[in-house]
Amino acid sequence: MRREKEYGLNQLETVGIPVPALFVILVGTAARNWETKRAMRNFLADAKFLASAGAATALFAVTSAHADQPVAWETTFQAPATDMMRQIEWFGNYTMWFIVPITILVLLLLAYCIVRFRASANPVPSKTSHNTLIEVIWTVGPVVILLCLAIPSFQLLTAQYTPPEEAKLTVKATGNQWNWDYEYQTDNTLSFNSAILQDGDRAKAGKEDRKVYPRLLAVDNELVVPVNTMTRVLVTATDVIHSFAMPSFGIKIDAIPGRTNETWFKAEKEGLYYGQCSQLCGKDHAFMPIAIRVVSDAQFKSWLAAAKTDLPGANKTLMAEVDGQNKVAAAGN
Ligand SMILES: [Cu+2]
Repeated sequence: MRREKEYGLNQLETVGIPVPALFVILVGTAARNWETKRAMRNFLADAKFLASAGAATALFAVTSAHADQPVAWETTFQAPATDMMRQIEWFGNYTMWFIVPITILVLLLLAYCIVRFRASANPVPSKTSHNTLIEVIWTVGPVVILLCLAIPSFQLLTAQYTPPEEAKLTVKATGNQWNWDYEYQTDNTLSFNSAILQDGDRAKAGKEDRKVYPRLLAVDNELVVPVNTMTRVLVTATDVIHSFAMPSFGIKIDAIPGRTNETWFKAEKEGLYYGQCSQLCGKDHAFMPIAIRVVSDAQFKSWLAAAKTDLPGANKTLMAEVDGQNKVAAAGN
């Protein structure tokens, strides 16, 4: 009793110790949560683009038909192109079912305490310092919540490191300051460099359409892979640590000099996908994009055969074929 008096403990303070810290974390998390972001995005999008909504939708539909890349005001994930990314997206949304109610609960609890136990309304504070029931609840509750998050999280992590089948294609990606080298480990090894597309080179490369080949994401030579094919990616670096990341595929793995990391993907949709180096690697870190073109098996085979002798020619032929398909598809819509 003496100690309680000395330290002036009351209900609010007892409850209050963990609450401010939780409050800061949870409000921060809530600001980033899916629901809030979606609402914000919708609101901003409505306000800004109401007049051109129809045009924007049509544009988005055309763009998304053959490319996956960030879109204006996007705050959620890019559309998944692999089953792994779909699982990651599910887990992200699942987590929100815990974050949002907890945030609301803590916020309401805090507001209630501030109002109900303010000095003027509650001049004589309670001297309670322990309450077994409350302590059990606030210990067991978080444990249960953490278990609900940990189990699917570990399952997802295990799935990411367990390819479901043997890889049919192996590609090595080597990060350099500030571009990527790709090497196909096929019968006749094919290797080439992939660097950011300079604006001055657009016309020559036939990549003037900035919707398909956006600034800062488009590259000179894309990594070409066949659709629905288990692809193993070996990732390393020559100078500093880089990171090979492709959001639509749900992969991100560090490229470390002297070490080979491995990841895999199985792209389900043909298209042109964009990622970026995701490890601060020097002054041009922001200018070493990753572009992966997913094509049909037949297209891949003929590209690979041609690329061994004439990479620019093979790329041009493939682009003409793919762009032709997309034009037909867009006209059909
Ligand atoms: Cu880098």
